[in-house]
Amino acid sequence: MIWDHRNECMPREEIGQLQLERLQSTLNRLHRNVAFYKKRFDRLKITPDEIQTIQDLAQFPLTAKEDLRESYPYGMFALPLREVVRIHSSSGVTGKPTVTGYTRNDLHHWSQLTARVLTAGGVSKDDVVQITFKYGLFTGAFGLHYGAELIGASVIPMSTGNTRKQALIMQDYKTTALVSTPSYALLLARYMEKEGINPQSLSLKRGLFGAEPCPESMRREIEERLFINATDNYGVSEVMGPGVSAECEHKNGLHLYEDHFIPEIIDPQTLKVLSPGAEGELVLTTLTKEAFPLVRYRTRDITSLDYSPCPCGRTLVRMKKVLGRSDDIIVIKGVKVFPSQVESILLEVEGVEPRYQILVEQVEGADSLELKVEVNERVFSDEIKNLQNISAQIERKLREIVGVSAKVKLVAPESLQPVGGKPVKVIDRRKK
Ligand code: DLL
Repeated sequence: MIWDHRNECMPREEIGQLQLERLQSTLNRLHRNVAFYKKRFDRLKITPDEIQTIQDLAQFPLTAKEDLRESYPYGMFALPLREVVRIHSSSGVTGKPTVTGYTRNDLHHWSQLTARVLTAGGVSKDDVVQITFKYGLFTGAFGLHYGAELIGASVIPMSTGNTRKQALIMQDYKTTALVSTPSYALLLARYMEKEGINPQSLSLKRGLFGAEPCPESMRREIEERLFINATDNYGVSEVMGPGVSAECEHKNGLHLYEDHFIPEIIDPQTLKVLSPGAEGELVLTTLTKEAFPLVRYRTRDITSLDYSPCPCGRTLVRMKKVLGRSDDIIVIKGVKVFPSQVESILLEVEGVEPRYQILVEQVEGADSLELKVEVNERVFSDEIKNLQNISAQIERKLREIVGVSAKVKLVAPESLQPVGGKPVKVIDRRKK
C-alpha cells in the first residue's frame, strides 16, 4: 500500500526538479534568517543563488550536532517562536540534547510523512496501533501518533514502560500493530513467554520498528517470536523525527522521502561525497521545514544509497538498513568494530539477549574491551559452569568473527539502563 502515490512514485527527473526548487528556497531563507548559516556561507563566499544543480550542494558546509548544541536552545530557528507550535528534543544518548521546533505547516508535513511510513508497513484504518515510544520531548511517539490518526487507524497512546500493562492492553484492546523499538519488541516477547501468553492468541499482525538499528537477524527473531511481519523505519529528531525513511513490503532498503530531504553519503574521515552505492555516513538536507531547516546535517549513521527500481512502484531512493553510527565504531588495536556485529553474534547464542554494553578502556597502554551482556532469567539463575560456557562461547565468536578479544560479563535481565529510551551501546573511556 502507498499513502501518497503522487509524491512517492514521481518520475526521477521530476524529483530532481522539485528538490532543486525547494533547496534554493531553503538556502535563501537560511541565509536571510539564521545568523549561523549567513556567517558560514559568507565566510566561504557562497550564495544560495549559486545552486544550479543538486550536486552544487556539496560546496556548502556540513552542519554537525555540535553546531546545534552551540546554538542551544533556539539559535538556529529560522522563524520567531511566535510561529512555532511544537518543540521537541533529541534523546541525548550522545550528549546534551538538541532542540527542534515545528510550525503548523511542519506538523502537517510530518503527519503526512509518518502516514507514509505506517502505510508502507501495512497499517490501514482497520488497524489498532499501540505506540510504546515515550510521549514527551522524544519525537518517536507524537510523530507516529499523528500519522496513524491521519490514516484513520485507532491509536492507543501507551507510551513506554509497564510491560505487564502493555501486554494486557495488547490482549484486551486487540492491538494489531505495534510501534516500538525492536529491542522493546523482544522484551515483550520474552515477557509473554515467561507469563505463558501465546503470541498467536493475540490479534497482533505487524510491528513497525525504529529509533535504533534492527539487523536482519533481529528482525527474524522478532517475527518468529511474536508471529508478526516486521518493518524498519528511520528518522532523526534534528531533521524531523520518524518519517525520514521506511521499508516497504519488499524489505530491500528504506525508501527515503526525497521530496522532503536530500540524502548524501560522505566519507566520515575525508568528508568527501561518495558515489551512489558506496557505504559511508548519511548527510541530510531538509527541503520543506520552516521552523528548523538544516543544511547537510551529519547524522553519523552508516549506510549506502540504492537508486535501482523497487518492485513496490515507489521511485524514491532506498537507504540500506543502518549498520551503525560512525561515532560508535570502535577501533580496537587497529580492528574496526561495529556494535551491530556484536549484536548479530549475541542473537545466535541461546539464552542471551541482544542487550549489551561495550566498555573500552586503556589498561597499561593497551586497549581493553569488556562486553556486558544481559541473559534471560533462566540462564541467570543457572549454575556458574553454564554461565562460564556462555561467556566463553561469545568470547570465541568475537575472536573468530570480529577479530577482537574481549572479556564477557553476563548480567541480570534489564540491568543495562537505557538513556532517553535507547540503549547505551558503547562507552569509550579512551576518549576525552
Ligand atoms: O530516534 C527518531 C525516530 C523515532 C525514528 C521513532 C524512528 C522511530 P533520535 O532520538 O534523534 O530520533 O535518534 C536518531 O537514532 O541517528 C540513528 O542513529 C538511530 N535510528 C533511528 N532510527 C533508526 C533505524 C529518533 N531504523 C538516531 N535504524 C539516528 C537504525 C536508527 N538506527
